[in-house]
Amino acid sequence: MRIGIVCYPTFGGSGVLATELGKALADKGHHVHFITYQQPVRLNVFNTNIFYHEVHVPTYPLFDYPPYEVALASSMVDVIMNHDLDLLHVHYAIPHASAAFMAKQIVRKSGRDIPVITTLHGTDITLVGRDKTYEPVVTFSINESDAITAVSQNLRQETYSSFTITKEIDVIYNFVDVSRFSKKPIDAFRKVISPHGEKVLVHASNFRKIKRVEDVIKIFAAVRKQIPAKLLMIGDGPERPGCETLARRLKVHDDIRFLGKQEQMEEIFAVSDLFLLPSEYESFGLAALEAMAAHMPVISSNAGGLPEINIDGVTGYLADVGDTATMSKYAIKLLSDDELLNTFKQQAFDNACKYDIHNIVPQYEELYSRFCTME
Ligand code: GMT
Repeated sequence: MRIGIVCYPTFGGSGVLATELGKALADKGHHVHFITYQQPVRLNVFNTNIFYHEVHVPTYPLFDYPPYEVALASSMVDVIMNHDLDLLHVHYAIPHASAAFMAKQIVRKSGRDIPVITTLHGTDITLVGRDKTYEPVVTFSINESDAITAVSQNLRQETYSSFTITKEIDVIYNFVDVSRFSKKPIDAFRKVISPHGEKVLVHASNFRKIKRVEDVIKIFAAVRKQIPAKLLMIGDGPERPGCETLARRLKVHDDIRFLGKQEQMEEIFAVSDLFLLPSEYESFGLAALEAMAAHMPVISSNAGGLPEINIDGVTGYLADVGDTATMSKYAIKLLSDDELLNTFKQQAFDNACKYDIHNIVPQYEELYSRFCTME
């Protein structure tokens, strides 16, 4: 098949998932055309089945707000017509679903029907999409999609509760390439991170408010009081300065490394013991799944779709949003008992295997085959 993928090219989970999906489809022989404003960060391979089309947004003094959606829709039209696409798969509703609707109408004039599949990822529904400014367009363009998928049962439910959706939403869970994340630790690297065999905790996110990164610092400070430990903070974003200030105030700054945005997460995960994700909301929590694939148990909040992937008492522990005392208690429990920690590491890995790329990508292919014949 010839598939167009539209996504945010950044480190965010939706872009990561869309890129990994495109790479997996290309490996299976499909032609995949990425249409984005920048090369997606995880698109770091050369594959003759992958094509990248950059969306250019011309500026003009009149434009206080350059019309990205118009440029995107025009690029979609160009790629659909000139590369004979069979379908468009857009990730994150805003503005990708409405741009896809516009492109669909335009190519219809040339007698071509292009199926549009919209995958909802989280904040496009739970935060931004609900805003009155966007809601009518989001509702309309989701309903106009030929198929809609959500990355968890929770997100599916949230979508039905927040918008008037007249179509069936299929749940296709996010996936992870287990073979990539279940790497052996590089001993020299582990020695640098934890020179005296300290336990290594890790958090990865975009450091936005919704991630509650200060809770990560509070949990670590409580753990650090009882157990020699180090914390790795991966990613960057608006909450990072506050986090660093808190770490200094709690006198744990010397045991924390802020690593910034990282592409080789698997190398860092391989030397780590426990993943922390105390978010206010997660539709899924892709980083937590990648951590589990790297044999890391997860201490998370019980918000959104997190209980669907982090099984309480099996792959890690869940606690109410903001309950850092309980999260710390669980972290200490796991990190102070190596036998228990190893059991949870294995259970986390076993759970991640259920979401392996080889199990989930065929579900997308099956969905595509409802609209076009597979070649
Ligand atoms: O977590 C973010 O803020 C980034 C966001 C995105 O759209 O890239 O992530 C969302 O999509 C991911 C992939 O499906 C999910 O794993 C994240 O849970 C979801 N984030 C939220 O729901 C807050």
